[in-house]
Amino acid sequence: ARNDFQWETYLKETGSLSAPVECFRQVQVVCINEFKVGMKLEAHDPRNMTSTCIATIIGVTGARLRLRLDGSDDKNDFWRLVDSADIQPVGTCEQQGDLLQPPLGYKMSTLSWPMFLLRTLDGSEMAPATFFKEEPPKPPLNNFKVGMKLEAVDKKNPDMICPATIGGVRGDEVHITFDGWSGAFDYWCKYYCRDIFPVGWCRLAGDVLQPPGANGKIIITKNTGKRQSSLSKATQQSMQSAKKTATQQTRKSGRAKPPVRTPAP
Ligand code: MLZ
Repeated sequence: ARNDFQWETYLKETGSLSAPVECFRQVQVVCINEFKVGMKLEAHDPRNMTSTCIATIIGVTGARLRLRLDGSDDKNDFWRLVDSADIQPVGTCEQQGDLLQPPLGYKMSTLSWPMFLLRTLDGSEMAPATFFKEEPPKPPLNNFKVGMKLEAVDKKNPDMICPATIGGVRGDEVHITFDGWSGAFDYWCKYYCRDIFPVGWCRLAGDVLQPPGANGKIIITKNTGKRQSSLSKATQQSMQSAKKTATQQTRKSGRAKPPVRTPAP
């Protein structure tokens, strides 16, 4: 796919400022990612944060790892930074006198877990302790301001990092709004959330930054004259059905109801 997005021109075009790096709970110099696909480590189960599980590295992207818990399916992969406090070398859990747990959604009987654990670790390559980096401290205060630009993980598509704007600030939380997506992917998070990054992060980390969405612009294709929407199929469908409902309600009550917004996948 074409991706010629440039922050410099975009900031100029939109007349906006980027959030200062000190606002973020991120390192100033991006960590080197030494991890390799196939290596194993310990990770907190994202669906059950109190349990520590064995995870396998499925992918490496910038300063992040794509992880899958051993004994889980391939539908619940998650991404962690190399300096995330959620990951640690194999053996850490035992050293602390804890037991490794089966992941939420473990497919087999819990009785089989001890044997599964032995088998999954047997002969596997474990990520060396030196690959793990210490998590940076929380900045003392929430210094984000409305309108500041940043890069943020799309929580609905957690493999993607996208251009975003601070849409609101409330106590120790910030509203992350994605440029060109009309609110469908927006979320509130703590100002020290590890999923938000300063402008330029992806380029420095060697990760992929998605271009902003097209904000529902309708493009008229020159040669066919056909209208082409840059919105996703799902968004178009939900807009269609919202329109239909509104028309039906107009027929019934004689007055249109505002259309319901359904988020795109
Ligand atoms: N499935 C979606 C991905 C959009 C990602 C948006 N990120 C803010 C779509 O193409 O509609």
